[in-house]
Formats: sequence, structure tokens, C-alpha cells
Amino acid sequence: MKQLNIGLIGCGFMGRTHANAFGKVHHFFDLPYRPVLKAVCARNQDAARAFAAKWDFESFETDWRKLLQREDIDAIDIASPNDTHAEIALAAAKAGKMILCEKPLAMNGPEGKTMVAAVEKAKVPNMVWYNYRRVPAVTLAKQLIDEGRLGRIFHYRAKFLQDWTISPELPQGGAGLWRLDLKVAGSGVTGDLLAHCIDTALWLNGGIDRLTAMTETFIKERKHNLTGKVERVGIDDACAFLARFRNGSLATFESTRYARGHKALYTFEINGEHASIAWDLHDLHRLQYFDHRDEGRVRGWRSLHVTDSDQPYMKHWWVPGLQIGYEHTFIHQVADFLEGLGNGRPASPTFREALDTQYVCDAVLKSARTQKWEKVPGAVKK
Ligand code: SOE
Repeated sequence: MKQLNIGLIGCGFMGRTHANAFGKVHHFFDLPYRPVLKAVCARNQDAARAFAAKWDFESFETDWRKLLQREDIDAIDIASPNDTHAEIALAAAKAGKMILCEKPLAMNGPEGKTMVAAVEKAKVPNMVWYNYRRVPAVTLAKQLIDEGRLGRIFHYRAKFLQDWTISPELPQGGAGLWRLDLKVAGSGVTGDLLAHCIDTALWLNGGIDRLTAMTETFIKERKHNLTGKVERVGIDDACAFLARFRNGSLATFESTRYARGHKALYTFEINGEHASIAWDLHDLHRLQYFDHRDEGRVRGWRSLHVTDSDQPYMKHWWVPGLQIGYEHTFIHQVADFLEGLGNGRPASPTFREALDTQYVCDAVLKSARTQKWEKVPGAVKK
């Protein structure tokens, strides 16, 4: 097994999910490469040192440019805030490093396009962390759709609900709260939460042709942690949009951080001519499946407990009936990336595939401004 030396940038929540995945993947998967936690990079020296010690990184840096210059680093993993993705990715591609980038790919489509051009020019393997594709129940949904079990798709319905920004006392900006700062995040729930729903939807149901959206910013001003001043809030707190897929199906998408009682309620339901499927992140190991072709007397929604060895990814884990969870989606993503390095079939979504999600987000935000239906350009031919 060859070594793949990882340089991780960012040691927040996402840095932890990625470090955990790199550290565990070889225990469960037989892969052509084994990740080595070479270095972690964060601006704050104490934070970088503490993270390196806790997650077993061999070294730490405080300047990502130095990390990129290191010859002992093969792959750069970008887990820092959204406004840093493009600059780091462009430089990493130039330095010939493989790149894994946290979602969303970029602040917007045009920026994402420069990142796609850079990795494709440098011919470096690249991937964006849209982890929910790798929930075994979601991957099973993909298999069922691709096998044609649902038949023609009529409806796609998705939502991602949270409730952590309802208090007007919550500041914006700085560590942990940069997601509320437009200049750093690029958008609010659209890029942070709906991007997940969109990525899954494009993967399961193909491209989106056009859409119409509305957004709202419920709390208009918040104290900014970095300036100490009360500043205008630029992000969308909530967003809903209607869409038409290229395959003719209709869709509704909704996301908010103001749904009291919901912490991370990501759900989708797909209705086809023969069958329907539904999934819920709070019950992530189950896939609900209804097949009209079942014998009438026993027809009904089946709750598939996705834990058996013939279901996606599950043969790598425990024994049938014992479920896995959130952290494993990141481990699966690393496994697929390493597998792809070995067999030359890049793990998805690549930067180019993730650019499609970015284009949908751009169209959503544009439509919310223009109050019109907007056409969505495609980065990948579908
Ligand atoms: C926001 O609270 C957040 O952490 C997102 O940034 C993640 O992408 C999502 O998976 C969970 O919620």
C-alpha cells in the first residue's frame, strides 16, 4: 500500500470530520493508498499545535503557502472557510498537489469555474466533500433509481432545516460564526445547506433546467465579532425554490436556520411512476421505499434498514443490523477518493461536477433578486 501524505488546512468542525476520516479509513477498507496525517495548518499557532497533537498529525504550519511548498505533501485538503477555497486551490493546483475541498466549492459560479480550469490544467485529482451522497441509504437510493425501479420521475422534494440562528443576540463573523458573514460565506443557507440538497438531487435526478426562488433575512443587523460593530446581515437566513429538472420532473427545495426544533433535518422524497423513496438524515440508516408493483394486499411503505453486507459500503463495517452514522460518510468519501486514484476513475463530485451545484446556487440567489424564473447553465453535459 502506497502512502498518501495529507496536508489539512483548517481545524474547525470540518477539519475534525476530515482528519477522523483520513485516520480511520485504512482500518476498514483495503485500498491502494494509505493516508498519512503529515501536517495540519491553521493561522493560530496554539490551535494548530493542539489540533496536530490531538489528531496525530506529524507536524503543523501556520501559513498555507508554506504547506503548499512542502515536498512531503501529496494532497491538500481545504477545510477552511468558503472565501479561502479558490485562492488555496489555485495555488495548490499550480504546486501540482491533489486537492480535496470542503463544500461549497466556491463563493460563486465564476470563482468555481477558475478552480475547475486550474485543476484540469494541472491534471491533479480533485474532489469536493459532499458527504451525504455516501450515506449508505442515499447511495442505495441512487442504485434503485439507476436500475429504473422508480420509472419516470415526477417529483423531487428536499429540505434542510436548522434553528441555531434565531436569537438576534447571536453575533456574525469570526471563528464558528463565519457562516453568518456574507463576505466569508458567499451566501447563507443557500450555499451552506441547500448546496447539499442540490448536490444530492443532481446526482440522483440529473440536471436542473430552471428555477424560481425566494429568500429572506429575518435578522437584518448583528454585531460583527471581528469589528465589534453592529453591521448589516447580508446572508439569506431562509430560502425556498421551485425547479424543473431536465428530465421533466418538478421540484421543491427549502432551507432555513429558523425552523425551531430542527437541528439538521435534511430530508428528500422522490416520486416515480412505479415507486417512491424517502430519506431523513435524523434516521439516516433507513430508506423508505414504496413499490406500487407489490401485491396489493401487502403493498405499503417499506422501511429498509440499510445495514446488510449487500447494501452500499456496509460490508466494510460491523455485522448486519448494526448501523453506522455521520462520521462514516466522510470515511466513505476518502475511501472512494483513494480507490479512484488507484483505478483512474475519479471519485465524484469532482470540482467540475460540484460546479453544477454552484451554478444552481447562483441561479437561486439571482432569482430571489429578480423575482423571475432563471435558467441554470451546466458545467457537465447531462
Ligand atoms: C451548518 O450548521 C452545517 O454544519 C453545514 O455547514 C454542514 O455542511 C452540514 O452538513 C451541517 O450543517
